Amino acid sequence: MLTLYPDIKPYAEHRLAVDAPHELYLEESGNPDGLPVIVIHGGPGGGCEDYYRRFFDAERFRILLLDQRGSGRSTPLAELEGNETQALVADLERVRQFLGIDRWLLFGGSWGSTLSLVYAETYPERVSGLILRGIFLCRPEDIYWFYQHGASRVFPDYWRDYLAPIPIDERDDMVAAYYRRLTSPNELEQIQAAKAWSVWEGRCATLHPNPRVVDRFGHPHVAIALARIECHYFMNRAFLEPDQIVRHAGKLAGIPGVIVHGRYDMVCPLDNALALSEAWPQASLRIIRDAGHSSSEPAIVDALMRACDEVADAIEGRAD
Ligand code: STX
Repeated sequence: MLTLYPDIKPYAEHRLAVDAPHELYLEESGNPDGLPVIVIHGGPGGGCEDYYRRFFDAERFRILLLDQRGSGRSTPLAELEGNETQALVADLERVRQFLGIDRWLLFGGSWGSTLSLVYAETYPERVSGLILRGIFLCRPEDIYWFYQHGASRVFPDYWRDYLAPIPIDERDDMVAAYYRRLTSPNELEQIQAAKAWSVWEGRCATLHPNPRVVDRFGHPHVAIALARIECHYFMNRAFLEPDQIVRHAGKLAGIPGVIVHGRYDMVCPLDNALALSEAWPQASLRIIRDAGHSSSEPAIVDALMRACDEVADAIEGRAD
């Protein structure tokens, strides 16, 4: 099994002022003359982690990490104003033009797969390849599964802690109940709700319990951005038309693609990947038999690293 490349540092960091009040953090690492690949992080609101650089051969790739609006090192943290899917797609185009890149690879997991797909369906001529993990089509049934009923039956113990901040008479619509608290003027109420929301996701993200992942999701900086931005998107059906991604999948036909999905993904169940694969048959679907949702799952790391080199070989016209 392949394991992550050694840790590397960025050779350039940028702050891009997009629509006020948003300013985005962008960094470059690896080889400035390499194949450009941009990491599209999850959530929305999750921000990038340093280990995201380590999926890529630093001699082969120009590795780009971007914190989306309100996320990670972008400011203002957890800001909802002007934060919607179409704006994130437009930001990617601004970043591409700022860096002088003609076509790039998109590497995205979970919400990062959602945003990568929406971008690729909008600007297919700008995408040289797609490496996607833990597919999240963001359909109403996908949001219902994780935040209302479904995953609740697999993790009933963790579910209790997710229910706890919400009074019984509001539990028939958990996303709306959380939204009221996550946008409350009472900051104590906000952070308590944010931690419960975010920790629920962290606990369900890995096949085996992983305290490092749960700690990160419970960190106030991560929790407030992840919970507020996710909840805002899910209150608005992720700013997508019904079944938008699958209906527009014809646009992906000429793009080399790999879909990596853990069989025991409890955040984004495997039927997301199957539906995408049926609509985009040219992509190679890899069901990982012993993995959950997180990009840190060992068998997922292995599959993603192989996929990066395969797609790069295809782009560079190498047969083997
Ligand atoms: N959210 C799924 C998602 O995009 C429902 C996601 N899951 N975990 C993450 O994102 C981070 C690890 C990036 C926080």
